[in-house]
Amino acid sequence: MTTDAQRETIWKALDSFRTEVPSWGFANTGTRFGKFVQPAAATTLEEKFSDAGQVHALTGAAPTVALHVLWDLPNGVRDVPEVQALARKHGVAAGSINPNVFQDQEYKHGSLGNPDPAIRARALAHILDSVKIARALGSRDLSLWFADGSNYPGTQSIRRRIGWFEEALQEVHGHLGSGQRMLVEYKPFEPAFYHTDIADWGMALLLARAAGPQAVVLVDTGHHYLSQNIEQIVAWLLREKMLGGFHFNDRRYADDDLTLGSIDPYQVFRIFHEIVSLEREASKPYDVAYMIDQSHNLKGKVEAMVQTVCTAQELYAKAALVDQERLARLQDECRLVEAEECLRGAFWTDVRPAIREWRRSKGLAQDPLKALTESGYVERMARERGQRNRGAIATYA
Ligand code: PSV
Ligand code: MN
Repeated sequence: MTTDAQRETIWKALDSFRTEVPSWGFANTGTRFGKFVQPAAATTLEEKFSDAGQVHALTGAAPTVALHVLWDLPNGVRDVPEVQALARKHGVAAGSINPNVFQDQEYKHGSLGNPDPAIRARALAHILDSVKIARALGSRDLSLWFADGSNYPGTQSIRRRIGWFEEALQEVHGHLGSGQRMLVEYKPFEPAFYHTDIADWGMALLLARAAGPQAVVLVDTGHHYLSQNIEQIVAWLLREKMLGGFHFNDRRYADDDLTLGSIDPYQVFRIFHEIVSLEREASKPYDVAYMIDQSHNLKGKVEAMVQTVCTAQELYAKAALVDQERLARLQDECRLVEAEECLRGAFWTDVRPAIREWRRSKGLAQDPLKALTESGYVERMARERGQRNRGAIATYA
């Protein structure tokens, strides 16, 4: 049970909490071993917007959808009017724009880090097109992830590639509109297994700094070595005013793309706690883009996305409950067990009844997952999209 004061804190936290969903989280995905096609999965951009619209209608907390340029806008800026029409129709706006410089054959040895200047130029041109798309859609964030790297020692010059990245990111930065941001994502390995050009937060931070003042770092929670202290990275990035956003997901081993909080909800809570504690200290919200980056291979996609948004709300609400002043006092006095219990107490508080009430007050379903089941949306989509998806199974088999 929560007290009235806690309930008020939770409601206030939820009023401001928003998270973006990824268009690719609604499409059929798999592992390198195979793809299990789902009858209700989205294949067209309209279907992805429709699914994202459902998630937002049910949760009230996911008003934007991240777009991956080659997957969603294959004709580049010419697809912008269609995106705008779909956004109007389904009640969700276009969010971050993700260029794709990893899937084409040319990028076998890298994109901006490729030793071939013509391929670097090609990747740069695609990213600049993506900036144009973002500007036309009114999207603030250009979200950059590079698969660049190498598989064997000595096969590439790590140092020269840093220079090529720096040069290109500076050029991209020069094309950003005044309100736009460039998010630089890092990942320690996969697909490259010896060196990845932007492997950790330090490399992302230095490249973002070199690019210009509108460049910041994106933390994908799945992109760390096992047992790495992610909230410490978050604390440093906050201090340096370089935390731009998150790609949320959970993992057990590597970049597993599991549902947020399914393996380690305490980790996500601790990340939120770092942000909330800074916000309380500064008495103003910290501008960070919360985004989900998950592709569910086995779980139903819309169901898993609703579950994720609800989990994010719960963990954010718990972090809002930490008594920051008391915690700071206990820390200063090195009252270790009490300090830890102060943090843990918030984590273990059942915020769900207060969240249900908040939802009711907003005219939302108290239990979004149950409401999704009762709406019959997924079954309807399975009927409408099933034949096409079954065709995909046939093609795949
Ligand atoms: C790469 O693993 C990543 O996290 C990047 O953010 C990509 O844009 C996304 O997944 C989809 O492949
Ligand atoms: Mn990511």
